[in-house]
Amino acid sequence: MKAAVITGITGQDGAYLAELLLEKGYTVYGTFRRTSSVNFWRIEELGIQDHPQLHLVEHDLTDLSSSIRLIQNAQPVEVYNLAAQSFVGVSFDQPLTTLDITGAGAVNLLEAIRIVNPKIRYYQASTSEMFGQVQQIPQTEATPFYPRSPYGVAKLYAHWMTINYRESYDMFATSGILFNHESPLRGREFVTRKITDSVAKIKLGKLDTLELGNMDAKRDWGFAKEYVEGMWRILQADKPDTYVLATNRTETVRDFVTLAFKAADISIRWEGEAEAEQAIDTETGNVVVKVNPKFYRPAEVELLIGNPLKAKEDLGWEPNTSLEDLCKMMVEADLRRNKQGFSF
Ligand code: NDP
Ligand code: GDR
Repeated sequence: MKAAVITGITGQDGAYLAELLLEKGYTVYGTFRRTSSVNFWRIEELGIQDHPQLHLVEHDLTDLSSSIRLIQNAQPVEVYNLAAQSFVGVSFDQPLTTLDITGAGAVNLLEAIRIVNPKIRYYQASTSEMFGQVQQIPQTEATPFYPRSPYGVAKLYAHWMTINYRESYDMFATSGILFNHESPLRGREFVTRKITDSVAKIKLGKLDTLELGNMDAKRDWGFAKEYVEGMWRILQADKPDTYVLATNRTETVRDFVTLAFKAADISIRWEGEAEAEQAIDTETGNVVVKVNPKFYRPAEVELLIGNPLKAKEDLGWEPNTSLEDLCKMMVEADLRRNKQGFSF
């Protein structure tokens, strides 16, 4: 039976990927880091926490010895490195922690693989944040990088080190440049889930106003469950390579807010500009969205849109869920959770 390691199983993608690999018959070693109260709510929501082929392993990505032990014990054929300090906003306040985990952490794993068994296939979770300031649209594997956050810079280091291990040691080291992907399992600090959870709370009378930062930022948002399938396909390819996974559609944060209220059957109108911009509930006249500059970033990525043509041609991968359906799925999940009195 094939074994795979997934770092970051407590995160959105780790949970969906574990579900997928278990369905495919893998034995999965999913890593989590030691905290005072570990949170397995995502794998619990997917109902896989007690799966006999799932092994939860404590692992710290910043500790090389921990990575070596992980690879020695699991003896995987595939390693998916999904663990990271993944929140762009926080990376401006914690640039060195972000470098240690998100940048150097990947090299710890690559080294562990090189030492234990260089035949193991490796997937690196690279990101559209590496494109940063717009150089070209839509963005492809050939677009020059210009990261705009400590997170983007750390990910770019890990990305190039992955390519360097591929070229230097003939390792099957791959990289997926994934554009934003969301789901009901998305963390609540990220903008889509913050919006859908808040809209659900407003609908249920538990919150008056949602506060956001830059509403003009444009993102290419896809459905996470489809993107983890793409990760798996990248590791099944004939040769190691780099692939963009995206939808080739971009919308503003404001557009996503409008979609979310629509999904909750609340009609809104927008008023004002920049810091004075707000959304009003047309029925009650209440201000349901306003801008709070504390959510602005020191440097912003204004526009992301990716062309996944290479993944379609080489891997047969393409996204199928529209942004409207994705947003509705997230709002419905948050309405259900908030009605039940919990919301992670
Ligand atoms: P999440 O933030 O949901 O999950 C990140 C995971 O990393 C969590 O399991 C977290 O553990 C773990 N982690 C954080 N720090 C450490 C550490 N020091 N040691 C070990 N584990 C750690 O991210 P996603 O699931 O959304 O993303 C998965 C990967 O893909 C990340 O690398 C992200 O940067 C990248 N990515 C994501 C995109 C997206 O749109 N979702 C797009 C492109 C790339 P804990 O639960 O304890 O915090
Ligand atoms: P991003 O996602 O930075 O693209 O990184 P996020 O959802 O945090 O921000 C998207 C855009 O929304 C704007 N924004 C806000 N963002 C947050 N979080 N909270 C707010 O209140 C808010 N208001 C406006 C942001 O400024 C930004 O422009 C995500 C992460 O998953 C990364 O790990 C991943 O690599 C990239 O996607 C691709």
